[in-house]
Amino acid sequence: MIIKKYVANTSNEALTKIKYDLGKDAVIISQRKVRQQGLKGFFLPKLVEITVAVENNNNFKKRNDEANIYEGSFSSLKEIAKIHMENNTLDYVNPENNKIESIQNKTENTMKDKNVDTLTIFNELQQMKEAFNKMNNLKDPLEELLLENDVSYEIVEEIVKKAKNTDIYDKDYKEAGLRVMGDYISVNNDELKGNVVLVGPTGVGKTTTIAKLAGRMSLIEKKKVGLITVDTYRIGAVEQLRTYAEIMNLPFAVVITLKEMEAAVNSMSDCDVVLIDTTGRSSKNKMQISELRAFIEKTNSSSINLVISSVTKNKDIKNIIEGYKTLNFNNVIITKLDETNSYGALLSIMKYCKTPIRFVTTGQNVPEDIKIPTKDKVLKLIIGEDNIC
Ligand SMILES: Nc1nc2c(ncn2[C@@H]2O[C@H](COP(=O)(O)OP(=O)(O)OP(=O)(O)O)[C@@H](O)[C@H]2O)c(=O)[nH]1
Ligand SMILES: [Mg+2]
Repeated sequence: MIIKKYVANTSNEALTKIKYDLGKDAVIISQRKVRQQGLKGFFLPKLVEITVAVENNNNFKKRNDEANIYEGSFSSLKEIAKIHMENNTLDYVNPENNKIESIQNKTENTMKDKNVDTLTIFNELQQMKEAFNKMNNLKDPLEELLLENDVSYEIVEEIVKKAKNTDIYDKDYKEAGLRVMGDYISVNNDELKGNVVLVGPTGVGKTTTIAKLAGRMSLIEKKKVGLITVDTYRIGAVEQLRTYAEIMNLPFAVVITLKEMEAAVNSMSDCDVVLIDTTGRSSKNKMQISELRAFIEKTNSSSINLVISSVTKNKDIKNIIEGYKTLNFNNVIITKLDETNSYGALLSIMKYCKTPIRFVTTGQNVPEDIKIPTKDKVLKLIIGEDNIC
């Protein structure tokens, strides 16, 4: 969240600057009249101070950088504008106002005083026009599309750069973008079998996803399903899965030690699928992650699934994934697609995981709200052309 104060002669002037710097999402927190600093402040009209807040926004930094490029240019124009501001005449730039003429006179005088000729002003206006055109051209349509859909700025830059290198970019920027993004996305729709482990941060939906999978496979596909839950420290956490196991009448084991894990896995060796739930761990806690790793090794699983929510902040996605890399997960399950309308996070997840999507989940209903999406569907979600729910 960025909080900024803008001081200007009028609210309009401040709002124009705010809109330019921060875009339309800036929220006004307060507005008040303030005196200019120093003794002369008592004799001059009061200024308007507006405080705004805006979600941390990459555009802001970029726009600021762009603006800085032009800082220092247009000195004559700035000089004239400054003098008008000091005299409080800029407020009167209104065709219905008689003061237009006085502004023209003042401008001419200023030009004379400052020794500025018309050609200099003309050249500066010309430069200004070019600068504005350049700034507008910087808004690449693919960049805008991806940013609108909450793809992180870092990834947007990467995709746009690659897309521009394709031969179809000029004809069809969207298609070029989709081709590039297609390399980041893969889906695993192999049959689920053997020991399947789910790991991931707290509350992302691991247990609910296991219940959905168990329900589908046992009730619909008529497979023999076993459930194991690792519960090393959170009292009560096992009850959720135990309840599902009882409803579906499935073999169920709670393991606390590594030995118990070995025994539980062996006892369910006749099952088609054994779904192994774990309690949420913070990816920052290396101790917890290495403890989890020891349990996973005892399962001999070749299907380790990182469960991550689609509403995870872009900034956190990379860190979470890095934190779980030591578990050697080989698939990702993306949950809570129903809780958002912009799916840029999917691209971040795919970029940093570098593993295929196994499932996506789209709600709290067990067992319905789970799907295997097609690659095309994932791409359409990312560019905002589809809504999975
Ligand atoms: N909207 C929505 N909610 C979901 C989805 N999947 C799970 N939930 C909800 O998210 C909450 C947490 O789900 P759990 O399955 O307990 O999450 P967990 O990862 O097992 O959590 P821990 O065991 O604490 O690590 C519950 O209220 C679920 O109903 C989903 O796809 N969409
Ligand atoms: Mg759980």
